[in-house]
Amino acid sequence: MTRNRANTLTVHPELTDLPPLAMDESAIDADFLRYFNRTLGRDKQHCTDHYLYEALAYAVRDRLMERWKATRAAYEKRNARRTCYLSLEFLMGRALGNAMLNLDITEPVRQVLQRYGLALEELAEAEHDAGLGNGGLGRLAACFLDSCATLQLPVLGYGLRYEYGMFRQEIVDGRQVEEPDHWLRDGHVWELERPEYTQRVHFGGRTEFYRDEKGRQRVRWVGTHDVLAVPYDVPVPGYGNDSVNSLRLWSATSTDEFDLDDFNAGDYDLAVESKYDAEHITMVLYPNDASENGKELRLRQQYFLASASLKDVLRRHLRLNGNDYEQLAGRNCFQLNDTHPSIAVAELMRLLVDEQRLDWDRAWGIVTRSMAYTNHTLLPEALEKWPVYLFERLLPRLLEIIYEINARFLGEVERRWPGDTDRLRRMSLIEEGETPMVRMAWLAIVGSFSVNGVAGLHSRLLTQGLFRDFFELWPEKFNNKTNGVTQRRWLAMCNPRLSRLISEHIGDGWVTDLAQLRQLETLADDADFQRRWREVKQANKQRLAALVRDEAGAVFSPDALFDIQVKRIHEYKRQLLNCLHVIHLYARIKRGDTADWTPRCVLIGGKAAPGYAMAKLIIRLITSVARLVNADPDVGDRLKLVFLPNYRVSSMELICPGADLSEQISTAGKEASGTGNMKFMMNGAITLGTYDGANIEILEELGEENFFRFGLDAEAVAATRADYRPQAFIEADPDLQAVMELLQGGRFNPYEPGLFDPLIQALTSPGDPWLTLADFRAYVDAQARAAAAYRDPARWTRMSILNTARSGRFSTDRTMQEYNRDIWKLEAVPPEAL
Ligand code: T68
Repeated sequence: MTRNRANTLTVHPELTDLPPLAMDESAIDADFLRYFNRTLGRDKQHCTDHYLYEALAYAVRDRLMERWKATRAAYEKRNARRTCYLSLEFLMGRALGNAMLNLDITEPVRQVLQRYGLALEELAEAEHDAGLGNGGLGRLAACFLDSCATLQLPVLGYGLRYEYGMFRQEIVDGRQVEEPDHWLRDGHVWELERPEYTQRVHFGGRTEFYRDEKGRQRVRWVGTHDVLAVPYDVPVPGYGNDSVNSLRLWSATSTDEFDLDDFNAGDYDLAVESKYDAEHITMVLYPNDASENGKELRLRQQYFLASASLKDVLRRHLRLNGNDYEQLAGRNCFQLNDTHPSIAVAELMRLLVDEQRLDWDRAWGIVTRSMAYTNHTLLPEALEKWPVYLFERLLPRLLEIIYEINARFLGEVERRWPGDTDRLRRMSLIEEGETPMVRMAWLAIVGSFSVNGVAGLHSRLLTQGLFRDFFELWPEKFNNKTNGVTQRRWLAMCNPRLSRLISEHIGDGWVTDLAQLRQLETLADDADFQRRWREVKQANKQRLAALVRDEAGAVFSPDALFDIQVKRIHEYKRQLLNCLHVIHLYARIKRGDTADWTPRCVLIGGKAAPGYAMAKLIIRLITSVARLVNADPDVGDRLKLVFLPNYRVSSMELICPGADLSEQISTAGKEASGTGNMKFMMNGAITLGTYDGANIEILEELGEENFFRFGLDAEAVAATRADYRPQAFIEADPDLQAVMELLQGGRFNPYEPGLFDPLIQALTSPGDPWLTLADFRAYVDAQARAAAAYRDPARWTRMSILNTARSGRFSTDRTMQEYNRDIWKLEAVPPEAL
């Protein structure tokens, strides 16, 4: 028995012919009550927030459902060209507030709930974040989908339905503790299982030659252990346009075939074991944000996503276009979100050559006209490589195909640079050595017609460094697409007060055309507008202070400067530098150097990869410094430091509206882009940052006077590294000396001597790649400039308004238009009439 129920019936037309649902209060009310009482079967005694949330979510979902079908129908009817966005991560966060915003029913829903004494915000809190991603890369995918739906572009997300998303972070005795995130436990309202589109994915086995009917030699992959991929679709609503796109998430399950040999041999356990193995594939998201851990299960996940998605596309292609493969590249583009799904290059070759029996060159033409690759990092440790032996065991046929791609590719290199063996060795898809490895980034570049970085500097550094050889061979493939964020979630939804104030003055066109925020510039010095801008910020700071109180048990005074750094914990992002500054402020307070003091609340949040000891130690330092500083009566309200546990999408929705200062302080040349920087800017926080990633473009929009820039740029970083002597920076700077003395003297670890030695060692080592101490002085000075600016409310508010006003370029609407113009070339397709 299989679960494949692909046979479709022709149904009586009236069966699908329903009048559209009304969007007014009474219609929503009726549906809400019906779901609560009848579908969920709840009553007065069992009236938890969760059930109320579910009833409401179903009522909202119904209104998405009809638009979803109308959008699908329009894409089918037009047989529209589309892009499949392949990503191991989609960090969607909560769906309810976003769906209501896009359907424009937030107010009627609020009214309905009020009839029963219920607060919308409280019910919305009952929704679990869909945390199917680590950080920027996964959230970027979610923002892309949002913008594509709003632009009515036929873009389909393909990902994995992890049973467990990003771990929940608890802080116990100052340490990170990871708890599983069983986000599906209470059910998931927003997904629709589609068993009829189940696919079969092969693993293991071996390959053999055979002759087809025409006597041609072919290869088949036999003796495989198969796993079923069952799709679950999640709706992705556009803003006010009746479009709803799809995110298709694959869940792994076993074929219902027991291994008969094992079974007959009486080994029932062994027969059942393969069932468990299958289901493990989509059990858990790997929580590493900046390095590959080389685990076999991760490679299984990658191939599972690539194979199931490509088979799904071929299935649809056969249905709509028959076996006319010339049209495949014309109708489909595959955007690879980093190298994680790049095995798709080889898998599409396998499907076309082995299964559809195209000849190699024709298949390769289709692959290289349909694949495009986005790189997200310059860190060498994040570049994916897989041992050849692992491929041999897990994906033997794919390894053969990679070898063949490589042989032909190296032939091309040899023709272009005859005799340049060094270049051949560098560019080979196979890294030689004791353990030969497959270089996934090289596979992605060779198989794609477009390769892009995610900010101007990053894209330039790629072509000059990491990808230089490939740039010399194919300069036309390389391009930049600066990241963005969706202003629907990251301003309209998360900051209703500021949205209202903005729309009152310039209308609400900015929700779909963020460049319109420029019109706020003329109000930047308007005293009355400034006053109202400050009132909004103040209210948002109160909301954030409540979050800090509830989740960290600390008191933030909304009058202080809210200085915030939230992102994954990583040495290159330099939370340590932030922490050194707090220690410096503490030292100043202790020595009475507090003239013209700006009270400051420092908030740091983010998860450390569970195996990343240094990152975990940085968290311990932050919590240790916080404990001392916050309890010291000499400090009082001058300074607070809080580590916020379990930073996630839904906490950022409260954090960025309440921020004054946005810390973007990575070592220059290391942060590919950053997107948190854009969310803060949009919400009127001012950036204190290095000349790195998209900070550079933010600064270009703002001018130096509206941005606190500091530190070495990428060129200076490279030059400094050659002869770096941290000790010289310490000797030259009494403030840094004082900080290092507190650290080395064990002030923050009185009961655990030596605890922070690894951090001290890293900071003071000439080999420190992050040059933290080299940037210390410039950082402290920039912080002092920020503090002084904050004491001048008119000046600060002007800067804040200009930050929002000039954030238009950082909408993913702009990013998606650029991808579409240069890479995808899709036509916008409105849905069928409802
Ligand atoms: C981030 N990368 C970049 N990676 O660090 C950030 N990596 O500069 C950029 O703005 C963002 O991507 C979007 O382009 C990541 O978030 C990961 O999360 C990751 C996950 C698994 C393996 C490697």
